Amino acid sequence: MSCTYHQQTITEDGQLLLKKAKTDQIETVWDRHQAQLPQCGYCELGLSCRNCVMGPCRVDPFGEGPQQGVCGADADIIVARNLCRMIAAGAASHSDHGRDLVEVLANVAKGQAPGYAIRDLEKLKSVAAEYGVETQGKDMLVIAGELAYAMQEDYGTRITELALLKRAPAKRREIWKKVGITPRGIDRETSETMHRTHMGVDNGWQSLLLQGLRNALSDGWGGSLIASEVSDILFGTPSPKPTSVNAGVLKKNQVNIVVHGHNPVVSEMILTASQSADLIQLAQSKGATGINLAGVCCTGNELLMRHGIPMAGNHLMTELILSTGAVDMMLVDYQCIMPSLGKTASCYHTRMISTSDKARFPGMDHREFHPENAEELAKTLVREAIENFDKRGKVYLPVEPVKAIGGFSIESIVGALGGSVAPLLDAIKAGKIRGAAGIVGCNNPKILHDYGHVTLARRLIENDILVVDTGCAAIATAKAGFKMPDAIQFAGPGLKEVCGSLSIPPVLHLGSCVDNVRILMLAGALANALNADISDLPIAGAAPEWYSEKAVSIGAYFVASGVYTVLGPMPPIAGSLNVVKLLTEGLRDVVGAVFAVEPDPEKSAILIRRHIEGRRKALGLGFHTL
Ligand code: SF4
Ligand code: MSK
Repeated sequence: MSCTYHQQTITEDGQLLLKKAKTDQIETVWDRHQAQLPQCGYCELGLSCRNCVMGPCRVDPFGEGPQQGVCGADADIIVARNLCRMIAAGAASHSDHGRDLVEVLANVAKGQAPGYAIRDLEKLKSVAAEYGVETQGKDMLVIAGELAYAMQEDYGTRITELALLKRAPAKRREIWKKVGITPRGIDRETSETMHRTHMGVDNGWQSLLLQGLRNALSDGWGGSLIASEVSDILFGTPSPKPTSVNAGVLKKNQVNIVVHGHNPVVSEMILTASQSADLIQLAQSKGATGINLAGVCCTGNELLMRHGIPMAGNHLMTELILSTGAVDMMLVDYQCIMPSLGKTASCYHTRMISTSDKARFPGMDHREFHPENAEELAKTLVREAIENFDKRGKVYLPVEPVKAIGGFSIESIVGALGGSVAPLLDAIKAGKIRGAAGIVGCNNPKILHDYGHVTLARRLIENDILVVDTGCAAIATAKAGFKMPDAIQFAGPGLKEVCGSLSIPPVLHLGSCVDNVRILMLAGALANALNADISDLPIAGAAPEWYSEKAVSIGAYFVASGVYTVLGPMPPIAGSLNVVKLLTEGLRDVVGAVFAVEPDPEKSAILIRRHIEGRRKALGLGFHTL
């Protein structure tokens, strides 16, 4: 590969481990990306279609070759269909994750999930009330069972709109109704998108894209929201806790177990097992000083948020973490787990375990977790990880971990503000905080690793814009040191004053990918307090390094909820100017927000600042001219 390590990642651990991987002849995601170049131009523009076997088809962007597929679909139809299918896949992934949690909740209610429990009774009751479940004088497990049933109804078709839409500001719900994109059943919207994008169904690119937005809303105000809320009910609502990040969180002298994926159903059980006295004793009897549990990607974020469990890395670091030779076992559930990991691990002593009935990977032992067996299986697997400790070869841990604070749920933010969002609004009105931005999403080998997240966050906080982040973005900014209270040194004077008085960092970790809904809820609460719509607020979203279909769904539900959203990598839509124009301009008149695409985070920071100042001006607040 021609580029050097600093052209691949800005992180010190990443650069050193890339060098180590090269020495060990480990192939990485960057090597495979290089091998794919040049990538298919038709696909990059969204102009290829394989929705049926009269195709595959492609439309020539230069107007010289075919302008229609075999069925007659033109560029607008093909691009819109492809984008909608990305949204459907993303929404399905989040929502199915939510369904798994609801099933655990239902099993807890039936007493068939040993080791799981209701950890946030208050939230159980408040969410149950939102679903119309009577809670007064009722046993906790009865409420849990009835809530699980009501949530399962949200997935189906017997309702006209999702229960938790009531949380959205009235003005926003009115817009959805007027445009006809109020999401009905969670599964229904994904199913309808797949139907509409079948050959010979919906061939209106505008109506297709509106269905895409409705599908995304079924994720943001449905599946992801259920996933986030039920995780809080089962495992506790996060509150600020110290943690640490980067490859240095792995320990030379301890049994290192790494969890990877998204659903806390497995990782929470592994955590409990890794803390049991008999297993710690067993580890010590094997010469280790203890058991060290760490995370990567979002299942790691779930543990970090609730327990301060350290994070070894984000998406592009997952192979490199294995190349430390220090991981005794990695357990994966689903989403964002590269199928290459089994091969990488085979070069070291690492045991790789897949745990979900719906996710298999080459080179991994499949040990399926279900609510009934999770507690026991977790103990067995931690024991097996301990047995693997003395099989380690040489270990390479070249960096010290960076300290961070995680665990900012809406409840804990409101708590820190004294019980309401009013002080935050006052700070925004006074111009001490100009606005807020959510930085979300992944890493992508097309973008210098972590550069997009870190640069954008730095530019925003130095301009007094509060940053909240999730997913792999949140780990990037933590590694850069932005998640400690002393990071206010990087903030503008107003943000520095506000965060300093609350002893919070200027970049707040709000959780995993499904926890992007926490950002929505914060935006909704601010809009409600102002009696305004979300689109009126001086806020924005950004996904500077996104790669996944889930990120497309997140971006679409942000925009459909009224949040101006800047993407780093271009989605595959440039083959249709109509689609590009609708998403970047036309939606302003439809849902009050649009997408922008800007790969350079320095420039996207300017776009976001300009948008925020524009909203401040419209609200009659003090504004800067940019
Ligand atoms: Fe080609 Fe139309 Fe079939 Fe797509 S749906 S593969 S454009 S014939
Ligand atoms: S893990 S979806 S790479 S944020 Fe949620 Fe990271 Fe993106 Fe996966």
